[in-house]
Amino acid sequence: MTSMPACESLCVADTDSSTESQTSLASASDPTRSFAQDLIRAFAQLPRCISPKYFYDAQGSQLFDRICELPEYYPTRIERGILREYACDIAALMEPNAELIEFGAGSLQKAGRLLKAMRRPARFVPIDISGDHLRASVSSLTEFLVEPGTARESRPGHLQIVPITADYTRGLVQALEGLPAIGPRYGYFAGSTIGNFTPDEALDFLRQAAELLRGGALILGTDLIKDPAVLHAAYNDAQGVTAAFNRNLLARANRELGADFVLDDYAHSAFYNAPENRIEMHLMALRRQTIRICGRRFQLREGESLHTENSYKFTIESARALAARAGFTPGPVWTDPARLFAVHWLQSPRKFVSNGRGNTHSSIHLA
Ligand code: AVJ
Repeated sequence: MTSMPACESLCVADTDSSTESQTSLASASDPTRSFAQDLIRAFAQLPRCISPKYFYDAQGSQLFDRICELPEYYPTRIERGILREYACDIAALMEPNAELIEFGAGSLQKAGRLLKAMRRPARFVPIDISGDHLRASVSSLTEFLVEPGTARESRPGHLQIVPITADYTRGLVQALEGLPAIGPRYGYFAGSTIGNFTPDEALDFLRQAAELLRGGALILGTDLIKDPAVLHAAYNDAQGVTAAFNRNLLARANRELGADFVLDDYAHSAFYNAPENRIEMHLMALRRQTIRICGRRFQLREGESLHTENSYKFTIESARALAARAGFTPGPVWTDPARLFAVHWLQSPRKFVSNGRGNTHSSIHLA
């Protein structure tokens, strides 16, 4: 990890910033401080880029939930469909009395399907960076699990639910500190959030997951390479919710760091970079800008941008190869007939093999 100076010292050095923003940052929470550091770093370098994890404050998480319901945004709908169809098959591969750990928990609807299908799940541990959103999602999950039709053993009371507010990109072991395993561990990394990582970061994350889940497995959702027109539409919806989600990064900086971004001065730009197999999102200045963040001043010329997200797309084979490099033994894959999205079963062998190629023949199931 990095050793940037704490933001309060950055702010104290400034002569011109309001006392208000200095005080609020000096006593700021860790997420606010790391947001300030990373945003300042983003504007102090070229190309300007920042981690998409900062989209997810309470408002950003709500905007993301709206994205998931958009007609153009197929990944959530398709992954939900795959789970509706195959949750029982997936759960049948899991041992009883196991625990399910979800990374980047989101709305918990898909995990709810798995929990209902699991045999006597012992514990559910959703980890998310947005605490308020996580608490709200846990209460909807609880309602879902008490509905008639849920086996008694999957109901709250039998099932322990332990939400953790943490930034799991800072390390999985750290995020789960103080929570020793109580049985076999399975992970769920849904939504193709893995696509937010660079290939190196994804490998590093998967290695940590393989280590954490030894003797268990990771259930991994990956968005698949497809017609760029379909991808383009998914990130450029007609209602402009994705644009609002993208701009929320600046809105959050205004709210949390006392920055002075004029949101209408930035265009939402999202496009498929085919050679890199990824959607890129940027915020492009429509005119010259002088911005103040945390008391520091930055300039953007017309047309300059901040790169806010990568969303890598995979083939079924490229995802399996990546997982195998991280030490997993790829197992069954569940997908939809149009092959828009895939859910992978990645077994983590009890003895960890760091470059294990494992068994790479796939059995693919179509929803
Ligand atoms: C949550 C990272 C999977 O990349 O599709 C949706 C986030 N960004 N629309 C994605 C997102 C713009 C989403 N992930």
